Amino acid sequence: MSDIKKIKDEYLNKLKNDLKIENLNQIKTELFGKNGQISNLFKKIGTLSQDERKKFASALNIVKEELQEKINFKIKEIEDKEINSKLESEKVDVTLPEREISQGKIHPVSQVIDEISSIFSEIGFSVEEGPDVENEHYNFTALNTPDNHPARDMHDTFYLDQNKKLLLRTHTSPVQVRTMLKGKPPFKIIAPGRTYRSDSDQTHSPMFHQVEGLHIDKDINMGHLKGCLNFFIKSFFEIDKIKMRFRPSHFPFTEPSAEVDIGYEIKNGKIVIGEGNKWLEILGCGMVHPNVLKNVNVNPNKYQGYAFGIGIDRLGMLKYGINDLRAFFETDYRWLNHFGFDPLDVPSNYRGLSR
Ligand code: 2NM
Repeated sequence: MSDIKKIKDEYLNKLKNDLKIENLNQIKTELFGKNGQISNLFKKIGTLSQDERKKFASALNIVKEELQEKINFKIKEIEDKEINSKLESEKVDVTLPEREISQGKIHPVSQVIDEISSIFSEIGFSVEEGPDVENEHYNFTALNTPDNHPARDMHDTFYLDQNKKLLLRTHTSPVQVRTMLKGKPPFKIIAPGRTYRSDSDQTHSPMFHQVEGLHIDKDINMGHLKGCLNFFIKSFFEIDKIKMRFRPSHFPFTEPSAEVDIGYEIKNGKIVIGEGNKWLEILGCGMVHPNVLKNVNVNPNKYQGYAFGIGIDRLGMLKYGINDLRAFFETDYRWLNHFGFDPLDVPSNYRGLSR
């Protein structure tokens, strides 16, 4: 009898302390486990006399239940406390202002490259790319521009080493060279990308963008060149008619060579492309020089074709009414937000590629 009371007093006392779940589980084991104090007292029942047995068992049961209840109450208390503190600390304050969302814009140069690629792909050109860091062979020598050629100085090249072997490409023609070297004719490609010349003023940036085109096959002539460029300019400026003229020029990699001007006029202070009596130079072109074809293992007696080079930045400025070239590359977020293109806005006359 006194055993039961001793256990009861001892544990009710313990349970008054500030306990953790682990302590309570420990107490449970001490009392009701296989070798627990209460469990052991239950085992004793069989050894008692008939008389004592009933009284002992009923007293033991009462204490057992009291202690169990107390322990379970304590466990519940701790669990409730945990849940409540979680609810308190993790609650969402729906009255807080929302986070600012800022959406990116497509840079006008990227937009124009996509438009140009889309237009040329309509007439069978595929897009090729190459490295910005080139060697002098792909940038000059293979393009019929030998060591002492004045065009090497004309290009104001950024050389990357003392021996003038490595450089930043001054045009994207080396991409055409690489493409012809690794494949077999016919070739019908454009190469858009970054190009570099040591030149910086109101209308020149040391880094600028070019797209060069190349079409080599068995019977390609200057008529094809004119048709191709005429289609491109009309598509790009979204006009039905274009005034266009070819002026004789010189490039080491083409013969004959020409520069192309398009007609324009100023109406109400705005430039209108396609008509008028003023001329605007927009690109250079010509029939690929036989020496270039030989340098890339193409037989010039079997194959010939045209090539052209267009400055992308100025074309974009013309089409989208941007008048300072340098703003293109200043990465001014406000400028980009104004002149950039919404990536999700697809106008009905959209000619860019899908992203
Ligand atoms: C131009 C003007 C004329 C040109 C030539 C070549 C190549 F690789 F086929 F020889 N690519 N691009 C070329 C021709 C570029 O830019 C004003």
